[in-house]
Amino acid sequence: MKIGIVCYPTYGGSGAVATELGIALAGRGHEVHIISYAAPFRLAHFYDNLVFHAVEKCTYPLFEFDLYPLALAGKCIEVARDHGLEILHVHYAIPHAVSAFLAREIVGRGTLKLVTTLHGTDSTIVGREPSLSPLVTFSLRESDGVTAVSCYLEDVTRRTYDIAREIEVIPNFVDTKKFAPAPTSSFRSRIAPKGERILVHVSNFRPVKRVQDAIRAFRMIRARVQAFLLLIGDGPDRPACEKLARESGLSHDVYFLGKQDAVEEVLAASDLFLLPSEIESFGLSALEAMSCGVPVISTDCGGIPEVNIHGQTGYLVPTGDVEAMADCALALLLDREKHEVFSEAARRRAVNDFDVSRVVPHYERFYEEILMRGGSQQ
Ligand code: GMT
Repeated sequence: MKIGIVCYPTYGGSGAVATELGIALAGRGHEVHIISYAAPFRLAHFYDNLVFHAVEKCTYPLFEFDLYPLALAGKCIEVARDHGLEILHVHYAIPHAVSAFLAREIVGRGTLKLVTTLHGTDSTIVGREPSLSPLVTFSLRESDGVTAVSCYLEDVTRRTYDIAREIEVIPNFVDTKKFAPAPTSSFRSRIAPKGERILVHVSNFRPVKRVQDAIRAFRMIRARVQAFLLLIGDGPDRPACEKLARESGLSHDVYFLGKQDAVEEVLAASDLFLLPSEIESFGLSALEAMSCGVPVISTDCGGIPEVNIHGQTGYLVPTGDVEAMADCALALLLDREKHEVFSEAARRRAVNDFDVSRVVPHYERFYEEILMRGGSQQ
């Protein structure tokens, strides 16, 4: 198949999933065209069958407001026509699904099919803005196929927007060969030379991630065990987190590593992953940690329980309950045997249920079904 993939290039789950999907599809012989305003952060190498197309800025002195949705539609039309795309698969509805709708109408419904994948806040937060909600509803109705990354997201989308159509749940996935355990890595001995325990969190530091809760829980953990907290990523809450770490006397125990390319190396060297989010439609970063054999202490919200199994691959605690988060972390950090059991269960779950080789064929079948079916469903 000839497949166009539209995504955000920035540090975040939807861009990661879209790019990894493109790489996997290209590896399975499809012709893949990734379209965005910059090369996605996970597209670090050259891949056979995969081309990146940059959306150019529309600049003219009259345009003080960003015309990205139109520029993106124009680029989708160009790529679809030049390369004979059959499927245009957009990740994150806003504004991608609207731009892609325009592109499909212009290229022709009989020629190009539109698939929209909802990732999370495009449905649960941003899409609910009164000015954006009608656009999300319309573009979901008009897509030829819609997928959501968890049952939770499918359900919440159906209850939020006035749509009767089918939404296919296709969970996120992980390359379990790349994200694999490495308990004796050199990274680990450099960060924790005296055998200290390593806790890790990865996110884009937006308020919804509640990164400060990870620091608050860590303060309680640190009072009982020698440990470091590694914070990977960047975003609006980072300065507040740095301030909290400083004021908590943890400046030497909390490392702000910023955006990391090889996040799997850090995960593989860690003992526990903390995910204190307020809303999380799936929690890709938790799955990647589990794949590295790292148990997850997360909140019990959104789609996280579909990934992290309480009492097996980690623990689930109420949002904001940092004491419970610390207690659960300590239950594993202070009992090596239990930690080992959870670590193996986390890895097993990632390999058995979420490996790239299991999930990508689900997308292929979905594309084929749409090409056979034709037409949108409303
Ligand atoms: O909704 C967002 O926060 C944006 C999105 C992203 O681009 O990072 O994250 C969402 O998509 C990820 C990939 O499907 C999911 O793993 C995240 O749980 C989800 N984030 C939220 O729901 C907050």
